[in-house]
Amino acid sequence: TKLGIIGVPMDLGQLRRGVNMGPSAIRYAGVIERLEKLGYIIDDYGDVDIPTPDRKSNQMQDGLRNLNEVAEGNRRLAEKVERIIEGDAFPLILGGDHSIAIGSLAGIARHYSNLGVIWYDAHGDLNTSDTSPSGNIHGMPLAVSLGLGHDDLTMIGGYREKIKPENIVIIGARSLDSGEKELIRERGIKVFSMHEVDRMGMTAVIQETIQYLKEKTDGVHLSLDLDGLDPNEAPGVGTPVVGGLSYRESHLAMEMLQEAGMITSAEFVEVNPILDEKNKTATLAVELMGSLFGEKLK
Ligand code: DIR
Ligand code: MN
Ligand code: MN
Ligand code: MN
Repeated sequence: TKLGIIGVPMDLGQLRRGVNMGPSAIRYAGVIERLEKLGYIIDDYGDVDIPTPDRKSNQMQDGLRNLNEVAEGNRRLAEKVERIIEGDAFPLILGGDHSIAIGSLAGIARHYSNLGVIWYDAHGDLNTSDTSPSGNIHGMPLAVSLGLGHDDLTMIGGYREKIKPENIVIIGARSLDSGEKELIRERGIKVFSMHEVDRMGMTAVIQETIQYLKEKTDGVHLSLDLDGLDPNEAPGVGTPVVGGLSYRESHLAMEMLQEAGMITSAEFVEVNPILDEKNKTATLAVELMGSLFGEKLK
């Protein structure tokens, strides 16, 4: 298999500078060498060019911070991701804040009629400008991909609804805003919060996830926000939330997804080396990729 790796140095979807250096930190942690060792052919597409705002003033436009720049960066990402898929490679996207999932999904969804998404995150990322407590677009990409929010974001790729609510599984949630909870109820989105992970165990959570998505989807994108893990494991993130998924649960999840053979694209986001401890979080991201891409077997 060919892997198409692309970095997205985006930090405009939230307020902590430094997450734009996530792709460098992940590369420095040895992502390419690690995956090459597993026998993959790596096409490195470099980093997407992200526009710089006139001043880094984080201006609000229609209740959305840095809307124009985030939208333009995501348009560019969507095009590159499309090109990776058209070259018959598996897109592996390195963030960058989670707003980049807007472009990833816009590029990927064109090539599937029933794309599934696994959202591994402390947060739901289901806000719109109406429900967001922050105006930060990194808290909105899943809503945008459902077709909710500003046209400049939802219309990237040329049409609105990239994914259906019944094709989404959120794992690790423990910080949901009230508008997000309402949307989850209203659309019947499947959520395995920390409560379910604790009660059922990760094995059952992933088994149910696989069962839930397997027949009805023709591809599954894994969107892994490092803040889904506990801050003790992943300190280098902008919005840490205590009580998160463990190192071992996360490796188990990646290994089970590898065994199921159902993941067709992936992104690892929110690695912020400025907030990190000796590149621990980027290293963790690379280790998780090792499990996702089959280290256990090879
Ligand atoms: C919060 C935080 N729900 C917001 N979201 C984060 O600003 O919308 N997402 N940190 O990863
Ligand atoms: Mn195409
Ligand atoms: Mn997120
Ligand atoms: Mn998050």
